[in-house]
Amino acid sequence: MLTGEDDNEPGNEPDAKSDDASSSSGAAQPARLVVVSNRVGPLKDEGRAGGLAVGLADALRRRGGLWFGWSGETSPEGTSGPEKTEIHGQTALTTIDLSEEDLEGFYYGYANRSLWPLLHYRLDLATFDRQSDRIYRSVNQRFAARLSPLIDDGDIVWVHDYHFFYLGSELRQCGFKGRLGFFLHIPFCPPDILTALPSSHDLVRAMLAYDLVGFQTESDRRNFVAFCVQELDGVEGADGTVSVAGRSVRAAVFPIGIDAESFRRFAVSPEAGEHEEMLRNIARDRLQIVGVDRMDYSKGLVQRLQGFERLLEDYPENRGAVQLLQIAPLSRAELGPYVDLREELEGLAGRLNGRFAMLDWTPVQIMTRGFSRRALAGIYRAARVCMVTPLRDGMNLVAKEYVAAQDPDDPGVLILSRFAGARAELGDALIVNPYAIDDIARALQRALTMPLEERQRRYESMQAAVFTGTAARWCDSFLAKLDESAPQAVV
Ligand code: GDG
Repeated sequence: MLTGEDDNEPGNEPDAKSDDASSSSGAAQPARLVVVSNRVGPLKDEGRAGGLAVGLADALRRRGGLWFGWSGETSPEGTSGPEKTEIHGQTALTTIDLSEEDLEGFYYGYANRSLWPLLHYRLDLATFDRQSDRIYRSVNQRFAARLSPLIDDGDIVWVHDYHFFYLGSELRQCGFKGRLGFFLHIPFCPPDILTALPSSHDLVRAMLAYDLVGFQTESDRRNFVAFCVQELDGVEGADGTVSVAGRSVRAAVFPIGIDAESFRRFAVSPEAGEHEEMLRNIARDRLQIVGVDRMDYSKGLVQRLQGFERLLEDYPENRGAVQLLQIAPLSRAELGPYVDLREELEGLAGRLNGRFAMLDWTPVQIMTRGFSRRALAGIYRAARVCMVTPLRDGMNLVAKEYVAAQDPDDPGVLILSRFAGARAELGDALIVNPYAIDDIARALQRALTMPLEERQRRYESMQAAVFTGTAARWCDSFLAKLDESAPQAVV
């Protein structure tokens, strides 16, 4: 359900269409931005866990436009039911439902049982079936058909993430001739892994309908180009284009960022202060280590706990002196691998606590409840160390939020996986191999004993990166590049 009614501005018509693009006033109005993503909103920066919503809400709050996607609800009519529109300032949020069959085949099935594990290099967890492949394509086609009457060729359409690989080509089939971009928030795996997907050729061919496809890192971009070249006989051109059978798409890298200024303000808000103080009081003179991740197998949570356990084994001076708080809101909790992960983590934490706890000290706390973003900022600020150790991650915004929230006079240390997209910008974190438990333990020991001067030096360079590579810049540079790209003819 969408919330945040207090953002509503009276007087706005609940009509998602804007005449910006066709305005005859002569004033140079920017083209209207139309964003498509699986979940829509909230625009307020208090939302649920999820990096995509955080990045996009920033973009739309600044620029306005239409945000189109799934309501998060199912109904018997599914995608053919009525659309719901809410107006928040300059932005219309329009959603449609899915049917139960769509939810199972499109969302749980193809998107989260096939694509999510595969694109995160987890062939061992990926399952494929033709029914969910069929429903995924059909949902993409029906979303395009519902969006089509709400847009015109003067709009810029920006489609997001692995739920909608086919949506661009379906919009072209509906006759849309305007600028059409796609951004993948998660990794794009190498061709040798992606070809395990029975429909991988169709999927990548569908991506060629976009004028611009954006990736988080250079390695994701290279994997996409390599697939086009090796599997589809494509040719890599100058300025980042790749051509397949006469169609040409530009592929470029746009690392997503956060609204760093707002996050810094959150970190010194009264709510943050309360949480910071509460955590410091509970920890007393112990050093706090924190992790904040949706409970997902891509986030390396098992290895993280094992690394913490190894710290207590190999560096016993930390027993009774440090504690790990892992905030892990549940996500996709209905799916088998997520059920298994939760059990494994809770078992691991229980054993670790049983082995090391003292009457007045519990080494690990795992919380599956979520916090407000201000509270999170306070928690980050109270933590001497933040562990961001995914096995594979498109970017990872927690790493950037932790840096933005720090007190420049006494900053904490970020431990960052070499397999997180954020590594490219945050090279002054302590970089670890998240599979190497000893490596994690050593990095923890180094972080916990790092002198203030070194903490400050590393923080300075990372905060410069986080405050430069913001969500606003990500959005502007993607849209500027898309502007340069000529609209393609109808497929
Ligand atoms: C995907 C890609 C990419 C977490 N717990 C709470 C909470 N969160 C917020 C964090 C952060 C967001 O959720 C998580 O973002 P990440 O980037 O870490 O990861 P994904 O959700 O997997 O996002 C990722 C991202 O898209 C953007 O492109 O970086 O690689 O996988 O903002 O703070 N927020 C609140 N309460 C919580 O308890 N309010």
